Amino acid sequence: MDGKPPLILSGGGKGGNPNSAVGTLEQTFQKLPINERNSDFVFGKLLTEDSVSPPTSAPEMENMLGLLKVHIQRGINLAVRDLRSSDPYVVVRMGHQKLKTRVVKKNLNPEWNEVLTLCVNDPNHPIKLAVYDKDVFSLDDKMGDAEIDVSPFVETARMNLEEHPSGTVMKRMQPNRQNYFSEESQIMWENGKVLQRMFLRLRNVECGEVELELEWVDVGSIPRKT
Ligand SMILES: [Ca+2]
Repeated sequence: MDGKPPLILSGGGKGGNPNSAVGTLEQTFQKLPINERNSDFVFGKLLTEDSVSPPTSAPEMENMLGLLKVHIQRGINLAVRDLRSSDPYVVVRMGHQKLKTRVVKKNLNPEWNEVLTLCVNDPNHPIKLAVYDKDVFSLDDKMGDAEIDVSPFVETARMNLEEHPSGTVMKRMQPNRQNYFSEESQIMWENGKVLQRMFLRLRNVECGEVELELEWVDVGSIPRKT
């Protein structure tokens, strides 16, 4: 670790503070007006289970293959958990990392449009996603869950795709009993980015889907403090 420049996790955009560490990201995030929270440079709440250690010593930063931006776009026909509606938010876990979106009140078709960024050091760790209904006077109710096997995406992202034209479909994945896709999901090479858009059908719930998009950030392109 010594002598290695630390990663700047929140740098670049508005509010980027080169001295930010993981522990301050949450506060930075909460100070931003809602419409700035979708910026590419803003993380959702980055909550590692062992909390406040600086990014360079967090286990997720060791042997990191790259960053996975999870654009949580919207929920579709989610389950009712209050009288007529719900106050849904999404929790995403991978390994020891846990992030969540804001709560959208009284809405079964919420538009979160938030980017949650995960460090990938083992592509065999799936993303575990769960939707909850925020409650004030009781524990939040479950509104279903899903899992994403990120290994095909990470594998594709680590290939050299530069020679392919923008808009090339690198891989198509059909819904089956193992995965949670509700329709075909494609891994795309688009404008220099590796992307995978998907609709996930939530399980352990009566209804509901979540639309999201994965985006790969190569470890070499992450800005470092100089
Ligand atoms: Ca509620």
